[in-house]
Amino acid sequence: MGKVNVAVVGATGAVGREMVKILEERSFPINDLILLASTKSIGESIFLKKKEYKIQELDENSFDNIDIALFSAGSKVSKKFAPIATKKGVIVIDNSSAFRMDSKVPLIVPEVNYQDIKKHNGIIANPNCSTIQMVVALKPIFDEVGINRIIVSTYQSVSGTGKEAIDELSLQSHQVLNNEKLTRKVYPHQIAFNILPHIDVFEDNGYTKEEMKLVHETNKIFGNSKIKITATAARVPVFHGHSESVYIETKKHISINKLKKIYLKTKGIKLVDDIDNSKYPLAIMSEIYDEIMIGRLRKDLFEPNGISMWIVANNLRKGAALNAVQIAEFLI
Ligand code: NAP
Ligand code: 3JM
Repeated sequence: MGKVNVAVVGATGAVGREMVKILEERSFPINDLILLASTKSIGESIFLKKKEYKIQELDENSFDNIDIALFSAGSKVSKKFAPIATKKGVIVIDNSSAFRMDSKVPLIVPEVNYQDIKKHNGIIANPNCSTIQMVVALKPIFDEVGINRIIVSTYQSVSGTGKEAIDELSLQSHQVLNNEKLTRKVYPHQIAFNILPHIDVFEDNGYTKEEMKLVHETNKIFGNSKIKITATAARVPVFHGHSESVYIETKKHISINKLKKIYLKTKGIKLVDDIDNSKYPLAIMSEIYDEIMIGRLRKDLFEPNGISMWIVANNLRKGAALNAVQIAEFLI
């Protein structure tokens, strides 16, 4: 492929806007760019390289002459429109959970399993933001010594829920600080000055769907591995950047020093681990760095093959839009 015709579905959303920005930042070879959203956004424009792009309403004819479509408008939209697009020969890179566990759909994080991209049948799935940052951090360990067990707790920012949730945290923070009556639309409880151990819907096993995404997606990305994974996903009153506390048990022993050396030379990872100077990854650093940031690396006190770490990444960029654009770059 030379220059390509690209459609962004959900271009007015938190992820979609980031996609458009990243296409520009990385000089993606675009011939024609179509920005699609719902009827609500008709009349809006987005500027790219100082050129105005009018938002168009998504419909069955949106994909005529398109080569690659980046979807981030939720799974309902993906389930309806991705098959319409692929029938027209479009390659869809989908950010929703709609097709991630479909055995015919590769689930890709380029740093981990780019070689699976070529197995696609028209749709390539982008993993959940929490999965992406965890598998990038664990890939070097998985390759070096193998992993038996992962226990992960996430501290996810509100931008992962979308633009309405960003507004909700902002408004509620103002309301709490000014002793005003609280308004609530997006989350089941107040999110300002609070933590919610509840992301996405609860499943019959007591875990949330977000927690089960970490279990199933991680094993699929690591080649249908059988890692025993336990996840707890929490929403925290942070605007940008997801943080994760991750404990792993490896198959073979690896020292923290060796692991640090490996991380220092791994592309896409930034080691921020200098406790003597209070240096460790912070959510706010994800607004500066695109790398997956890793710190607080330490050995378990009781289990010789146990390692704990703290992982932070930008959920809208590497956790969603940047990963999708990187997949598109592999395609072309
Ligand atoms: P958002 O800020 O709420 O934006 C939603 C976008 O979808 C908007 O552009 C919206 O258009 C559009 N949309 C909604 N319903 C539509 C319809 N019926 N037809 C056409 N467009 C429609 O949400 P977001 O945070 O950007 O997330 C969007 C989706 O991306 C999520 O639902 C999720 O599936 C996926 N996502 C994935 C990750 C990941 O981990 N990889 C992370 C975050 C999100 P209007 O502005 O016109 O309403
Ligand atoms: C991140 O369609 C929806 O309900 C979207 C829910 C959603 C998802 C999802 O399940 O696709 C919101 C935010 C994700 C995700 O990446 O899994």
